Amino acid sequence: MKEMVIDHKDTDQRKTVRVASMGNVDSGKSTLVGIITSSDDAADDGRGSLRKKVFNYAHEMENGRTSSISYEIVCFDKNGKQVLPESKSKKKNVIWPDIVNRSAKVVSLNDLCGHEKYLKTTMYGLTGLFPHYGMVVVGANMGIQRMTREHIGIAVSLKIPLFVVVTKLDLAPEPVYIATMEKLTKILKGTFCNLLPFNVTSEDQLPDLAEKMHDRSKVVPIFSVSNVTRQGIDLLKKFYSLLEPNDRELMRQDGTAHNLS
Ligand SMILES: Nc1nc2c(ncn2[C@@H]2O[C@H](COP(=O)(O)OP(=O)(O)OP(=O)(O)O)[C@@H](O)[C@H]2O)c(=O)[nH]1
Ligand SMILES: [Mg+2]
Repeated sequence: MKEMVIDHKDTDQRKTVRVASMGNVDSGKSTLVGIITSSDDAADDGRGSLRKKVFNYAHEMENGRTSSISYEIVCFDKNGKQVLPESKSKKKNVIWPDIVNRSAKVVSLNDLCGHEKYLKTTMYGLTGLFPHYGMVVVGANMGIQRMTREHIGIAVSLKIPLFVVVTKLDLAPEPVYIATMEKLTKILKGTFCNLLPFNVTSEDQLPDLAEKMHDRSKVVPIFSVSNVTRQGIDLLKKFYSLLEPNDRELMRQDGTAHNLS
């Protein structure tokens, strides 16, 4: 039988990085996925405006709760600048080929579910979709909840390199934000996780952090943002533009659990 020849020329030039969101219900995962994949003038109204573009189903739209895995992309050119759609269409089958074809890097964001009821779906996202990185989302005003710990525990067991985004800076009084950061730091540094949390404050820290994430060092960058005022969002997007696929790619390609220590 004649061997089928597949021309990979086009896709080989483009890097794809997969990031999965995780964290407690209402922490702002879908909203963050919405803001990262939109243009730089997008902001949330605090009542769920940005998550609408991320939801798959009408019932999610109605109750505001993610119950399925949704897929969004953010693309960057070779200079790290976001590639935006030229068309005014909102349809993914129109927008995606357009931006992917003009990009050097595609970051694919899988928005997972926060509610315990949908933990199986979130587990599938963290295992079957082989994310290169996990984005743990924590509401600054709500702090670390049981499901936050649960998701961090699962991701650490699966050896998924993590970064954390603390949202809702606009809502959290200073002492509450400080208490959330202290608890987060304690959990990440604890004996189970044994990681090194790092509070990100400026752009010049990003290249080194992205490289450390790629090399599976223990460093966990922590970003603090508001999806309403956009505080910290540009810094986070810049970090996204620097992320590279890591060796979890090998697991996806041959379906085996490599010894990723
Ligand atoms: N004030 C304020 N509200 C925010 C911020 N981020 C998200 N929200 C609001 O918080 C609510 C919950 O956000 P979601 O993005 O649906 O949270 P989620 O983590 O995806 O929730 P689940 O899908 O149920 O797990 C929405 O009403 C958002 O508008 C923020 O930074 N500031
Ligand atoms: Mg959601």
